[in-house]
Amino acid sequence: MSSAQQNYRRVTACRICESTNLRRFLDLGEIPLVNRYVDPTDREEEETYPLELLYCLECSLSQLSIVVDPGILYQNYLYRSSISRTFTAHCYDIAQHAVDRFKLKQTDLVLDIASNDGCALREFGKFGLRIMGIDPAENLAQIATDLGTPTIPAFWNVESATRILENHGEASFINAMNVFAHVDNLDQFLIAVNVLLKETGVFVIEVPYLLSFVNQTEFDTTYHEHLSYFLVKPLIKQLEKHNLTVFDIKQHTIHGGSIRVYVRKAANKSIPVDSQAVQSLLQLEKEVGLHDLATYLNFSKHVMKVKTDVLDLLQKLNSQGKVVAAYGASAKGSVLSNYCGINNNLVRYVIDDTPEKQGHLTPGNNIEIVPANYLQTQRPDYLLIFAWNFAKEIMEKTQEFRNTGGRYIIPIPNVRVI
Ligand code: DWN
Repeated sequence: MSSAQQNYRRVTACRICESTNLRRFLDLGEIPLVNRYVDPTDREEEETYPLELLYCLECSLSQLSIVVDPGILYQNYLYRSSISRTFTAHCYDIAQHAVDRFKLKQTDLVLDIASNDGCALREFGKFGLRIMGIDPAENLAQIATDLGTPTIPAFWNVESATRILENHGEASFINAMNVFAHVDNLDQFLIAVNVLLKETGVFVIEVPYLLSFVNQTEFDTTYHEHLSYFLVKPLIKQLEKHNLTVFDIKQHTIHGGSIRVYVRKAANKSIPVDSQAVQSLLQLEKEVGLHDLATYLNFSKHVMKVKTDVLDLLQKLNSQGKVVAAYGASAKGSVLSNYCGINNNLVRYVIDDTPEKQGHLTPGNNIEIVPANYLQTQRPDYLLIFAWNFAKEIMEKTQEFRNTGGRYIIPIPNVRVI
């Protein structure tokens, strides 16, 4: 594998406050792009990229040290949100809460930015709302449109926002789940939101929460798609630059711990600000040391322990003649396995229910991705759950494996067998 300097730029200033006072606190080495699954019939030299996290001493944003060309990251994207029933149910709850709280009507336009295969939009559609998606992955936009959720194959920016405004009018509700952390130019993103959002509209950002990332050693959710790792403090700073006001924040357990940030235009005083919800998280971040560099410098120690513990366990089990497979050919699984040096000598294969991933090899360590019937045809003794954020759902759907003596390995926040 070779390092691909030509496909990325190095970060020299903070994306939010432009400070150059950035300190590296995590270095996972040279890691391949985690959603670039390998076609075994068309193998080519895989590229690796430095995977490091920097902490901004000015505004407390954590961010990758490089920005990979998004055209390379998202041109043909195999990740599908709707594979998980847990996530689909989460999206239904989000849609119901939005309709109830903001009295959304059937004439209201709901836009989902980075709408993937239409998973969240279909849940909003169940309430009879006008729905529209936008996603740069042409393969996903086509799947979503074919499933009845109209999706524009494009990146979210002022040009695409203007096109939607001209063709469909202003949006009453703009949903941005698992995309705001993926964006390099946050100013352009928010200028586009202001173009399309009604004066009385609501904009919601859902991102993984850095508090959970640090507290639960979720280092494997560091990958080249995730440019920013948010706390409430830098998020508010970025939004205020564009006259956008946070009026509520909810914590969710999804994806290892996320925050759902409710935003309105500053001029729209019709929606009161829940100061307690906002201030309590800002206070919590400060109290647990997330606004201090020292907390981050201590993080790598916990990462190293996960690496040594998972390797020791896999090597012990294999030396005992046990067969270990994995479940969830996830981005986080690719980071964990490449960082720890896990290959098919230690993990025989990876099960994934995403049809488009089956038959491919995982990036970098090239472990075969197979359907769930391998649990019967090539039954393992242990299942390492790479998609630990969905461990409950995966264990529920593999009851037969469990009932016939199969055991699970959960790697995060600490390696354990259940
Ligand atoms: O931000 C992102 C997050 C939301 O999703 C993306 N940039 C990348 C992606 O990260 P991930 O791949 O680590 O996400 P997941 O949702 O943890 O991946 C789960 C994987 O496990 C998928 O490949 C689907 C698979 N899966 C499965 O095969 N059967 C998951 C469940 C629940 C299942 O039952």
